[in-house]
Amino acid sequence: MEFSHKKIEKKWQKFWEEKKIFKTKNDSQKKQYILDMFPYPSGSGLHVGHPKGYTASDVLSRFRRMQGYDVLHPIGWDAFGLPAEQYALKTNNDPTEFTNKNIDVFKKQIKSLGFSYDWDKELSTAHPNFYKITQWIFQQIYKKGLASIEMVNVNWCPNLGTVLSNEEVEVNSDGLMVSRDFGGHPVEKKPLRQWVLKITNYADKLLSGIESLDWKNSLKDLQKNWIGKSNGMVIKFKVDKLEAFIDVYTTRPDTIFGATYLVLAPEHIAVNMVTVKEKRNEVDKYVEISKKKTDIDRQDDSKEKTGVWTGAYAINPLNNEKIKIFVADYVLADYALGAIMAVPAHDPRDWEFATKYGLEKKFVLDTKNKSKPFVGDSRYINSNFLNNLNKEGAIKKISEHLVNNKIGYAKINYKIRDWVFSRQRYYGEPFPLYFSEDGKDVFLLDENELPLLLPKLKNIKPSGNGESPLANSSKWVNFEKNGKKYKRDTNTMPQWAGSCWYYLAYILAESPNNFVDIKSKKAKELFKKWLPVDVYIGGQEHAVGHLIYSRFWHKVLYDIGIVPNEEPYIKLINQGMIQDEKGQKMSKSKGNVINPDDIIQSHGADSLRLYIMFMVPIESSAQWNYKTLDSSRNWLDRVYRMFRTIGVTEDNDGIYDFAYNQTVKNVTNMLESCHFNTPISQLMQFVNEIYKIKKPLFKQYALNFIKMLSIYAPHLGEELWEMYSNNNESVYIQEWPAYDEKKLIVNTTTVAIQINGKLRATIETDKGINDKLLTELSTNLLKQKNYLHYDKIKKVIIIKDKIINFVV
Ligand code: ANZ
Repeated sequence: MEFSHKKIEKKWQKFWEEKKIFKTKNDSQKKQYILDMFPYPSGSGLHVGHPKGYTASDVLSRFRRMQGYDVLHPIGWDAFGLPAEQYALKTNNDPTEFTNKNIDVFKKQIKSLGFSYDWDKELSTAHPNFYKITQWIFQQIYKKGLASIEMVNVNWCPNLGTVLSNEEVEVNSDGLMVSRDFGGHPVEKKPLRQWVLKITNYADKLLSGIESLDWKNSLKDLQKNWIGKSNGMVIKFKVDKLEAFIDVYTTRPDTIFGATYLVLAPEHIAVNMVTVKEKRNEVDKYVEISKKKTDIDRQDDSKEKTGVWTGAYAINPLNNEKIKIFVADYVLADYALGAIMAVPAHDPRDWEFATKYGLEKKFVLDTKNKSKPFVGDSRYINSNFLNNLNKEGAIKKISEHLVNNKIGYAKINYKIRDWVFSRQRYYGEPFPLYFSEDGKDVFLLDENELPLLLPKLKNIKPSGNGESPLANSSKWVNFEKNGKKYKRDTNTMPQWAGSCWYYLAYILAESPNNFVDIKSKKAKELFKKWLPVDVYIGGQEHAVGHLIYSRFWHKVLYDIGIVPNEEPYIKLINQGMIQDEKGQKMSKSKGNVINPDDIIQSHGADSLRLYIMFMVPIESSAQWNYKTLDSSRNWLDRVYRMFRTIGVTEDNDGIYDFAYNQTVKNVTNMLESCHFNTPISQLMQFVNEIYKIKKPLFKQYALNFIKMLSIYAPHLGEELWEMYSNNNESVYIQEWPAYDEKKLIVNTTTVAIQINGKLRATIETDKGINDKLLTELSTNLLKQKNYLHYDKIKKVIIIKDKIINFVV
């Protein structure tokens, strides 16, 4: 006996939509904001990996609603982006139209999975009402002094005509930088005038905030390492024969007597100045080559270190020794000062370099084994006034010495870089400002001039010289105001911008893409109710980019009084991947993508949802397996058959009491702690029990079982609810089942309480209860019932676990 998924899925999806069953409510003190990382609506639609996170968040949302929480569970579109722009360029189309088409496909697919989103909250980051607020937030960031225009070394991709973020660049098999995902075009470093957001000003807040979050430690560590706080010193080294100094950053000033050479990053501005004539060619060549490498590649310890001597020397300020100044790309330009003192005896990278170029390795911490760098703590040697100290003492003493002699000063350094925020692209948010004709002065647009609309352009080709496609429209760029000439910024914001605050936009949305004014009193009340996001589910690939950027914006919005709390996302779950049957990542190019539409056709959405949730714990990855998918469908049929053949009854003879209460208890507790696979096993065990006993199920238990089933298999859930509940309401406005702890005492027995052989009461007790306790409980009960208040007990006779008889 099977149910027809094709019939019931359409039927209930229509019912939910028409009745707005999942509309966000404002009825309760309790709330849950359950958020999915919203998708980029690419041209290829969903694959079966996408619904994994969405199904977990859906299960949780349905569970919370039934528990009486007001639930906010929205979805929208991260709509701006390079793929649509690239596609539009190739096909001479409008990226907006293309994106909207993709959104329609995604939406249809998502709806066919029966997710309980509140569609009134739908939004798109590319909608003018949305990016009006993105622009407004940018203005607030600017007003706080956190946005400025700077010359920065960026990843420039000539073929795409745009700057790419580090995440959008990779190294190909020849060791060259190329664009990731967008055709593998060559990428090089190039200085450009860019908007830069000063996320480094928030480094400490971003770091300390991590502690309060319910994220797994590995993810917290990723963020901590990204921020990368270190306490060190800046030390000044004089350049020999020149009236110039090079500042280096070090976390080990205590090793200064072991510094045997100095390194400048190829991009360091002193490279030109110090390089001697005879070395210029060689150095220039080296600098040119290193431009084509990514920072990740340059830091890769498995790659051989390279460098060139500049022909110049620096003077070690502690012992006045002359040491060579090298240019080497293992020193990064934009980390700390882009210059180091190298201590090969105690730093593995310097050791490797010194070995290759035959440079001295001078041990300043004593160690027996001098055939490799020593990074531990021990006694100082060869270090003048530091000799015989330990590491802690030496760092303290040298630091004081450097400061007192004005050779150095303490500095906290962060790995995190300020955020280059301009893109030379068309399809993004225009900057809400304009420049004076000479480009020197910046003016913000008035608030009532927002949004600054992205103009429709026929030609969205990059200009080729680093300017964005918007530069092609001089009509848009240049304008006059009060007789003066101005021009707009031709860059647009990066795709990260919209996702920095979209979780706030859902709260503000009254209907799709219509938002309450973010500065209003009403917005404050809404934020107070809904923030922070209680559970955020999405891919691990956003561990640093999106999650750091949006935490940064949130903290700025907190500081200007827009949001009431400091952190946006309290609990975070990274769903694992679903690989193909061979364990490979699914991708369009490999042709191994499993399309959820096909599975919905063949097995039904409920089977797919159940299977995805059941296969492994949410955070683990797993291989797709059609057999297990079949089993999921079979189990749903088994449940349906159970209702149709074994049936339900109005009377409770207690036979299912234990199994039922245990199921409710376990399922509830497991969902409370965001375990999504184990509750399914519990439901399966319960069904096994019913098939074993083969007696109709007490109706109240049956209905509550349907409620639990329905969060995983919502269509079948509603169908069964309709068949057995005799009400016309959705199962989702019912209350989540409670359980009776008393029914969970496993070894209980009913003892007859007699007075002079006559039955007066019964009592449920643990089996094997001791005589004293049984006598006490029984006399209490008899006294309560007024049987024993005046009589004297002469004798108590007990037949273990069965009878207690008072002879009076
Ligand atoms: C001397 C020294 C001796 C160092 C020693 C380490 C060990 P963290 O902790 O990551 O901040 N460094 C500084 N600037 C650099 C750059 N732009 N590119 C590559 N390396 C750089 O690391 C700080 C250490 O990394 C600094 O301390 C410096 O090497 C190196 F036994 O200075 B050290």
